[in-house]
Amino acid sequence: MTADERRSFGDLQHRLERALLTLDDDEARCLVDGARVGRSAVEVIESVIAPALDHLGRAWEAGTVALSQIYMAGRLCEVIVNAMLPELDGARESGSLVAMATLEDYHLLGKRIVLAALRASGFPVRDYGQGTVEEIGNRAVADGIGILLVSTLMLPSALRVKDLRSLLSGRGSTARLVVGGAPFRMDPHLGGEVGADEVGTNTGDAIAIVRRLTGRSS
Ligand code: B12
Repeated sequence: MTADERRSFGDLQHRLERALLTLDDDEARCLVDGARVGRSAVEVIESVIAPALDHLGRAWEAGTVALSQIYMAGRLCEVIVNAMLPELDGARESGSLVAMATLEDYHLLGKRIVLAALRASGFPVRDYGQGTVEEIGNRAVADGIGILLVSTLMLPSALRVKDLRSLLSGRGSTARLVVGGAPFRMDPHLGGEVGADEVGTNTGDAIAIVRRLTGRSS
C-alpha cells in the first residue's frame, strides 16, 4: 500500500467511524461504496471497516463510546459486509477437510470474512457456524477434518481453545488448529499457550496458512 493510499484509507476510516457513531447508515454505505471503486471487497473490509470497528472497540474500552454505539456500529457493519460478500453456499464445500467455526462467541463478522476470502481464493471450507467446544470438536472428529480454523473475539472463548485441543487429541484427531481474532492479536503468546498450531491476524494470513498446510496454491 502506498503512503497516499494509507492516508486515504485513514481518512475514510475516520469518516466511517463518525457515520457509525451517529447511526448515519446512508453515509456509512456511501463511504464504503466509494472505497470499493477499483478494490476488492476483502481489501476494503480489511483496510477500512475492520480497523474502524477495532478503533471503536478501543474507544469503548477507554470509556469514550457507549456499548449501545458499539452494538449499533457492529450491526450496521454486519449488514454492509454481508451485502459486499458473495452468498455463503456451503453445498460445494461439504466434502472438504478444512472447516471454520466461531467458538463460544457471538462475534461472527471475522469468521464471515475469513471464510469468504478462503473460498474466493479457491479453498473449499466447511462452515461450522458458531458452537461450543463439544459441538465443534465432535463434528470435526466425525468429519475427519485436517485443518480447523477457529475465530474468537472474547478472551474467555480464546482460552477454551485449550479444551478444544484436548478434545481433539483425546479422540485421536490430528487436525491442525488455526486460530485468530482480537485476543490473539492482543497477546502474541496466547496461541501457543492454548495449544494452537497456527495464529493468523487477518484474511491474508488465513489464506497463507491454509495454502502452506494443504500444500496447494488454491
Ligand atoms: C462489533 C463488536 C461487537 C458486536 C458483534 C457483532 C457481530 N455480529 O459480530 C456486539 C455489539 C454484538 C458485541 C458484543 C459484545 N462484545 Co464486542 N466487540 C466488537 C468490536 C468493536 C469489533 C469486532 C468486529 O466485528 N471486528 C471486525 C472484524 C472483521 O474483525 P475480527 O473479528 O477481529 O476478524 C478479523 C481478524 O481478527 C481475523 N480473524 C478473525 N477470526 C479469525 C480466525 C482465523 C483462523 C484467522 C486466521 C483470522 C481471523 O480476520 C478478520 C478480518 O481481518 C470488538 C473490538 C475489537 N477490537 O475487535 C469488540 C470486542 C471483541 N467485544 C468485547 C466485548 C467484551 C463484548 C461483550 C461482552 C460486551 C457486553 N458487555 O455485552 C459482548 C459479548 C458478545 C458475545 N457473547 O460474543 C471485547 C472483548 C474483550 C475481551 N478481552 O474478551 C472487545 C475486544 C472490545 C474491547 N476492546 O473490550 N461486540
